Amino acid sequence: MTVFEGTFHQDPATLRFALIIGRFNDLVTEKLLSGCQDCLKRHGIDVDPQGTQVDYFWVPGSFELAMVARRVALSGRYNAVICLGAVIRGHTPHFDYVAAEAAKGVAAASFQTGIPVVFGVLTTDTLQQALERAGIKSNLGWNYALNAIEMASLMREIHRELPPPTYPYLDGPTSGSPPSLPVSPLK
Ligand code: INI
Repeated sequence: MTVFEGTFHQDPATLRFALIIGRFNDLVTEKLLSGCQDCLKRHGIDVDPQGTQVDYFWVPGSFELAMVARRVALSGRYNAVICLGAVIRGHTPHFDYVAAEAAKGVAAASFQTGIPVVFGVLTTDTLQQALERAGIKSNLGWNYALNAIEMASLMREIHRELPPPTYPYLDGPTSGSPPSLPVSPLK
């Protein structure tokens, strides 16, 4: 049998990423973005917005990440999508709604499109905890970029090596021709 694993050294210069960033708590999300860009750059990826490898999409807050993630993933232009946000607990239940919907939405965007969508949303009790994870102690933006490279590379390998999905792989009609993939896999 075979072991499938993404690599960090073969594919990066040929991969394309969409980065979606929430403006809410931008003190934190800007730092996650810097960490993310640093990782991509050091893996040979051109992060210049004028370049061909990374596009940037700004949204109001974490709640909006998934909607844009789904849309850009469906474009077929990107090998992976990275969503960056920071949800910080306040004194109302708002945190729980935003955090839960962001997590569910990002998972759904990935699942529905077949494109890896990285959940780069910090959920913390305090701003201090968020900042510690966005550059003061470590920068999880770096890890999110690494996750995106690995998943993009792994999915490329899977598309290359495995036969296309056979029917039935989605919910749907139980007879007839196989449904087509929502997005043609990027090679
Ligand atoms: N958005 C965040 O990204 N982080 C938060 O902590 C947050 N809080 O706490 O309210 C937040 N709210 C905005 C939300 O994401 C939407 O932009 C807004 O509700 C409009 O849909």
